[in-house]
Amino acid sequence: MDAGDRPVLHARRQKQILLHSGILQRDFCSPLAQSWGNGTFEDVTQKAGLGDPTSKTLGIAVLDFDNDGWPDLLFSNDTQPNKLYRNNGNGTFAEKAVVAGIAFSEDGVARAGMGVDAADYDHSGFPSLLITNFSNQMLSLYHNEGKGLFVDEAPRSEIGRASLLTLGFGCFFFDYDLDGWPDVLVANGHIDADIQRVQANVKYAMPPHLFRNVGMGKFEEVTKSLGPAFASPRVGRGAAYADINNDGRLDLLLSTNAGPVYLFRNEAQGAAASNRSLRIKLIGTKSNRNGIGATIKLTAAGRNANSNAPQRLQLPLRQRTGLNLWPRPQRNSRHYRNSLAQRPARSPFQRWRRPDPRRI
Ligand SMILES: [Ca+2]
Ligand SMILES: [Ca+2]
Ligand SMILES: [Ca+2]
Repeated sequence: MDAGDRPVLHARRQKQILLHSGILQRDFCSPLAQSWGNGTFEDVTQKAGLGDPTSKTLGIAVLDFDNDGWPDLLFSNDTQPNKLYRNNGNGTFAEKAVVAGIAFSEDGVARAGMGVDAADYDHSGFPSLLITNFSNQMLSLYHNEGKGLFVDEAPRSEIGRASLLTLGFGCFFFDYDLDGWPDVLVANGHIDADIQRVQANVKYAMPPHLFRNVGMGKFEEVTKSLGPAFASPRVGRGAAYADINNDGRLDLLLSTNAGPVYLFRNEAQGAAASNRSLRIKLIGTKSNRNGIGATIKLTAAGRNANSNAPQRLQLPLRQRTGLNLWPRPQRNSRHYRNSLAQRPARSPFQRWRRPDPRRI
């Protein structure tokens, strides 16, 4: 289909995709709006095959789980089966969650899916999934086995054991120590202030989870090692990451229920202090403007990164030499010159008490 046909979700060559949470509509389906590039949108939810009214969607991830070049959608649903919509490449989607093994828990229960994110955490070449659930349900860590199949690795991992009693909301993969392995952050907090009266082991305020990826698909929780300010119990809800001071290290923001927002600056120490990162901003010219679906191959580290979520990519560099990028950027461009953000830092996550304008 050519550009004049204005296809829906031809993300490799089309305009914006706009998704909202199902909470915005009474029937709980998740509306999909097509941008026409002139400030107007068209509701194409039904035409795209996303008008399922049974979903109580609280989280959405965009991922290409089958590596066919077309971005697919994961909806994490509260007390309803999760939904995985495979992009048919013609503006429509086909629901595959039950076949893929991510609709339910291992014992066939629809859990309280909330936050969700996707990343290739074990360098298998396929994006896997992380979903937060209620207390006594543990996190979901759906490993992408390829061929459209996922297996929940949480019950056999530190991620599952450590999250059994916590109630997670916001979550994401991010490489906080720049070692090339995506780590996991989860904002925790219960919804019932009196929960401890009926469940002695479950608290209202909970520390966040930060699981360090140690390679080979394994994780270890390092929350306590990142300082008492970071590990303090809170009634967490939302979470986000960004490099707020442009030092190449990803910083954290946690929001709480009826409480303050916490901003933590990432100050690496030990081996992580010598790691660097390469930042790339993608700007489409003939393709979509944000580079959705583009793939950057960093041959020095021998790994791939998929840009279907952020326009700005940050890739870890454990070695400073022998770097080759594909596709090769234009060396005389302003964006190429500005893409290298490398500066050493000092210690672990620090609570951001007072912005220092000299560091920003
Ligand atoms: Ca796909
Ligand atoms: Ca890491
Ligand atoms: Ca930073």
